[in-house]
Parts: sequence; structure tokens; C-alpha cells
Amino acid sequence: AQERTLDRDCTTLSRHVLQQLQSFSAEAQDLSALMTRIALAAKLISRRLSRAGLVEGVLGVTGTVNVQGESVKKMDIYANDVFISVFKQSGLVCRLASEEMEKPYYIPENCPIGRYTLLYDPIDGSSNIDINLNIGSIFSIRKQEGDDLNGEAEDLLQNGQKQIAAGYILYGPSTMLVYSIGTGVHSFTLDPSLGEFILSKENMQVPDHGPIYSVNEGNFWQWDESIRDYIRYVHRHEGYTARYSGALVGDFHRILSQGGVFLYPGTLKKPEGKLRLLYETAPLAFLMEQAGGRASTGTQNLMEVVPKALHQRTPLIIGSKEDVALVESFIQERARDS
Ligand code: P6P
Repeated sequence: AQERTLDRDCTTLSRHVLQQLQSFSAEAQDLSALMTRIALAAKLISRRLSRAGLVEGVLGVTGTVNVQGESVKKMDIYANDVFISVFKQSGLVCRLASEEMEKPYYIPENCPIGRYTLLYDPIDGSSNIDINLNIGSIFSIRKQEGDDLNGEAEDLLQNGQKQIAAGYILYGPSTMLVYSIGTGVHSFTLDPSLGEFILSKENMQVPDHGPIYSVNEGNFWQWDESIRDYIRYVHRHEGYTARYSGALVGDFHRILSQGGVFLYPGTLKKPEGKLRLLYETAPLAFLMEQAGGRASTGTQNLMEVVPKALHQRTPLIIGSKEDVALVESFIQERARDS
């Protein structure tokens, strides 16, 4: 048992990524180095969060509003800058696109073909910081495919199938990093005493059905009738339970781990929903498909959506394939009746 524990403790993230990449081309070293940089960013953010309330600059707002019209928390800025500085040194990423920046950040000043772009939400669910509840970071890695000469990053406006890697960091009771490079979904837990992410679960598979539905029912009267039909169904039928933390990464991780479905449908105020495609819903869709689940806008496979703009939103229905299909069935039924 001792040896087994020792072996487990030595499966670090970088070693695991290299193992996964055995059959890959030159991209192997790149992706391993990229994932090691993601892990470094995660450690820096996790360390600061663990001091929230003890040091200046973690809790509270900056007093500014970001491109999304949302109040910017000090931690949003800190985390955004951590990703930039960590990837500046990597020599692999030529461009970073973030929820916190209207335009991408170029390293050094352009993005040659073949280099990588990091798309990320540095801190998702930042309203939870001040009440010490879980928050997360979400990332997606894509390759520079077209000439981005005018800095408009049109080459990024492609569907989710073009992602090379995706994942998230969950800052909870423990800090977890979950990633996929297309060879399954693997989760790691940060051992702060080692400063290493240690493998906790390989090839995560979401159950085909689960009891949880995760949605903000406070929006009930803003939803399309089809979504209300689904909610009335789960209210009436045995075996369903509601769980919603208000932070996407924690809510997603619960569904990935236990099955069920997370929904952020379009509302009257936000017909396209609230969540962003390129650095929130598409990376999570990539992971969920790798884990045997599904992700839908309600009418389209989310991995097929081609964005028209960098910060485009999409409705999100994601989780166990049977539960996603059940939500879609209500949408299809209403569409038939209309
Ligand atoms: P609502 C947090 O602000 C966030 O972007 C996601 O983390 C979360 O899933 C969603 O918004 C919560 O939105 O409208 O339910 O408060």
C-alpha cells in the first residue's frame, strides 16, 4: 500500500500530460509546457485566494466595470494578470483572450501561424469570493490558424471542435485542476505541501443519467415556455434534486462527477444566455464530450457553434446525455406545437 501511495504521489500533472502525449507529434512538448504553465497560474491564484481577508487586494471590488458591464473584483484583475505574466515567459502563446479584456493581449506584438492562443476566464463566479465559496478559472487552448494581422482575432471565431486542450481550476476546499487534450478527462488535486498537482482521477466518465439539475430557478419567468415545461417535469417526478452554487465551475464539476444537467438558458434580458462561448461554454463542452456527456445550446450541438464575436454568449445545457436529451425534447415539442 505504501508503494502504491508513493507511486500515486509521483504522478504529477506534467508527467501525466507527457504520458498522454506519447503518440503525439512535436505538439507533445508544447502541450506539456502549456499545461505546466496553467498549473503555475493555478498555484499563484490558489495561494492568493487562501489569504482572502488576510491581505489587501483579494476581497472587494476595484470600483471599475469590465467589458461585460460587470463590477470588477480585485481578484479578477490579479488572476487575469497572472495568466498574462505566466504565459509571457512560456514562448508558446502569442495571444491571450480573456473575459476581462475587450481585445486579445499579444505577445510580443502579433501572432504567427502555428503558435497558440490561450482563451480564459481568469476568475469565474467572483461574487463568491467575498463569502468564501468556491470559484474557478476556465481555459481553452487553440492554435493560430489564420493571419491575425489587424489584431481583430477573426481566426479565433471557430467552433469548439478546433480546441486543442481545455480545462478548469476549481478553488474549493481543495484546489483541483481538470483538463483534457482530447484523450479523456483527468483531474488533479493540489498538494500545497509539495506545490504539485497530483493525479486524483483518470478518464472521468459522466453517468448517462444523474439526479441533479442545476439552474437558477429565480429566472423561471424569464425563460422560454419549453424550459418551464422541463422544470415542471423535474418538480413532479421522483428522483430529481436541485443544486446551484452560482459559480459555473463548481456547478459543472458536480455534474461531471455525479451526473445530471446544468442549464443556463436564454432569458428575456439575455436571449443568448449569460455565459460566454469561447472561454466558458466551449471548453466545458469539450470536457463533457470527452467524458461521455453532451453540451447543447438547446437547438444545436454546442461544439458546432461558430461565434461571430470574441465575447459571444450562448445558452448552455450540459451534462449526462440522457438529461440533456430530456431538456431538448421539451424544446423540440414546443417547436413542433408552434
Ligand atoms: P446567475 C458567475 O457570475 C457566472 O458567470 C457563472 O459562474 C455562473 O454560472 C453564472 O454567472 C450565475 O449567473 O444569473 O445565476 O447569478
